Amino acid sequence: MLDGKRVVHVDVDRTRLNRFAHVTVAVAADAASAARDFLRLLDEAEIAASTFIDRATQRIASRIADTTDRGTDDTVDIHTALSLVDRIVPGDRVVVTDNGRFIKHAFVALHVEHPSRYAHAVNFGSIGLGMATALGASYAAPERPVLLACGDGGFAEGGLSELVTAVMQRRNIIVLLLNDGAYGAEYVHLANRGMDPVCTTFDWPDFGPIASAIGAQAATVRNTKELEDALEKFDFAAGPVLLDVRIDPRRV
Ligand SMILES: Cc1ncc(C[n+]2csc(CCOP(=O)(O)OP(=O)(O)O)c2C)c(N)n1
Repeated sequence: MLDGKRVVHVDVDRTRLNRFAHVTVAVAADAASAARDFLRLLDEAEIAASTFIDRATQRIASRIADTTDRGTDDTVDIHTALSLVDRIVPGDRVVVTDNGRFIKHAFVALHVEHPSRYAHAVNFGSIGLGMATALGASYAAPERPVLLACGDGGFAEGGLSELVTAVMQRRNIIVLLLNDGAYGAEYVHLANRGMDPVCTTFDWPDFGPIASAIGAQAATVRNTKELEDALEKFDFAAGPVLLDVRIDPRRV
């Protein structure tokens, strides 16, 4: 990552400077005051801001603008699923995301009324922490529903056991399970290299009926109509909900 780059490493701990990579400039300082000084010096030198942020914003905007529905009779389009859920789940919610390729879509599609109502469960890069984080968020803000966006891989790693807790503790947690039957993040790497992605796919047990059996409200949806019907039927103020949305891994 750093090859051929000029790197400025700012760190409060000077023993870490130059430890992991040889950097161009090492600055022993805290990030906030170093950033303020950088800005002041750039301003003094009359160096205008680059267009880096504009380009990034444009890229994201063009992704949001692409609203082509790639759903089929038995799979739901991921954007359609996210935007319907965004619209119908009560707006005073807290949003939590697990990790997986779906987050690129979830991050731009799911809204909160204030940044403090978003709980990031991806700091560690691990999948499978979303449901536990959603439980924590639900205790931190018991008056609000918590909307968790989760992949099937992440949900299988701990989500189901924590759903039991959510049922027993009557937490208002809405699990949006974006179920492409695969470790989608890996699926796409193999598929893009022309390799057979079958080893990244799973024939999971049916999560919807399992969630119903343990006492959650649950539905499995395979097309937009089923999704709309399910969203209408749920009582978001009456304990946990599991919405198992079937997605074609090739259409994400
Ligand atoms: C504990 C853990 N195991 C494996 C990984 C590697 N990994 C990152 S994303 C991912 C796939 C997650 O699949 P899923 O939850 O279904 O979401 P999708 O990528 O399909 O959207 C995996 C296995 C990880 N980050 N953490």
